[in-house]
Amino acid sequence: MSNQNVVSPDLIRQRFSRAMSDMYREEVPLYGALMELVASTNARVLASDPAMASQLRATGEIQRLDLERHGAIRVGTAEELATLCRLFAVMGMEPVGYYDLTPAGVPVHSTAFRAVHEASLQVSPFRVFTSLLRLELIDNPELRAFAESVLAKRSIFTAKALELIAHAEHNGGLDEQQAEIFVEQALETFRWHHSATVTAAQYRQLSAQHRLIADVVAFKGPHINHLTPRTLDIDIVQASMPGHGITPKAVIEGPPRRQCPILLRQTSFKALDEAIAFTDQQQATGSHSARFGEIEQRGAALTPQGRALYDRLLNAARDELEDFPSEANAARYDSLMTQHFQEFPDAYADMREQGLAYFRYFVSDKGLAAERDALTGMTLAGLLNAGYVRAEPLVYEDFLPVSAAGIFQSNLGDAAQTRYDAHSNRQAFEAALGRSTIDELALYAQTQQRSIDECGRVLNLQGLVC
Ligand code: OOG
Ligand code: NI
Repeated sequence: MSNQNVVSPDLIRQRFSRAMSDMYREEVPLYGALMELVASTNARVLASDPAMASQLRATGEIQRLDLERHGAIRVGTAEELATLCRLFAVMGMEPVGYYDLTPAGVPVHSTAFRAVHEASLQVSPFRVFTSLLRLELIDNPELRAFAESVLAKRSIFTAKALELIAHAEHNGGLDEQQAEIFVEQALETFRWHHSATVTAAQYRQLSAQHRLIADVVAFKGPHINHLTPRTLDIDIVQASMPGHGITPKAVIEGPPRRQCPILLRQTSFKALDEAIAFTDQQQATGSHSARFGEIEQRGAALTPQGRALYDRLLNAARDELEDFPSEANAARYDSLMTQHFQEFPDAYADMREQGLAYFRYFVSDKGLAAERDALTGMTLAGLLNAGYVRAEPLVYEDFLPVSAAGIFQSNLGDAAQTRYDAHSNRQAFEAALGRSTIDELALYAQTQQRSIDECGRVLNLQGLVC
């Protein structure tokens, strides 16, 4: 196959993201209602906030907003995770970040598959939060052996998908027709199945150990459990949900509401109870809740210092609450968060000067018109102050472990508040994955530096640094 016939992995990802959205809309009708609510809220916010609209135009985010989704799946074995990693690679998605969820009582560790370069993210920011069950945390040895044997029997990829993954690896990609078949076949891995792989009694046993274990082990594959659109104002969507027949969780995860949004705010609504048939039943008389809805609002990516400040303030608010945030303490949690986060500067200029967030730099019209000689010797700060260069925050493309734990918990129910003494085990995760995970902070730093280099190129200034 000659290289010019290869379809760009970014375009395969864009198509796959659309196909996934269509499948999920058919499977979960509430998803359609949520998408409409988010689209109308975004349109309203853009119309009423010209500053935000112009910022999103400058960064190009406005073009990707309607496409933007993240999904989540959970797998049971190292082999499943490693093959998923290869499947996502065909679509230009790499494992970014390591999230340990065991401190919050969820027996998994995770990564997010996503595109890593800003140009690729612009074509499709589709991401998949992917968790690997930590079977070693099942304390009953018989149940653990049983779970392992059930998982060993299943095959979550179609033969054709496996063939096309290998083909892409050996030939540097897929041609048009192969890409089309790949999207169709890859989708099968994430489909919901109404029939379980275990008996009703076995399901109850797995579920009694942890509902998440039943969700992974008792099914034919890693069904996509939510697909999340990005909103520009999560508080408006949260408040309008009940009017649309959707009940959100009690608290919004992540930072409190601010003028200048940072990181990620998320809310979800309860999982659906769905009919399933166990292997000892003719009809679907059992039920399982796996799929739920979620929305998110994304803000500025933080530097290591910014992230340390965020973590400190979040922990301080949670320590003072002395409990998991819930329906009962939601108002107090909100006010504690607002109170503690007073300490986090809420103007982009301050965040930039204090090195708390990452930015993308652009040459302004004034900069383009300026005499190049007049700029000689200027620093980035000088160019910014003089208006030759503008800075816009880089959007946070990743996830937050405390928030993710809150999302898991709200969908697993309170019964799932198990305590694990396990240690975070990135090495074991990466051994299962078959490669290392990418440090997300390095990616933001690279994108920021590339934008500075580009300003230097346009303005004919060498060696500009942040
Ligand atoms: C994943 C939950 C985490 C998020 O957005 O933080 C998540 C899961 O329930 O499998 O999706
Ligand atoms: Ni999510």
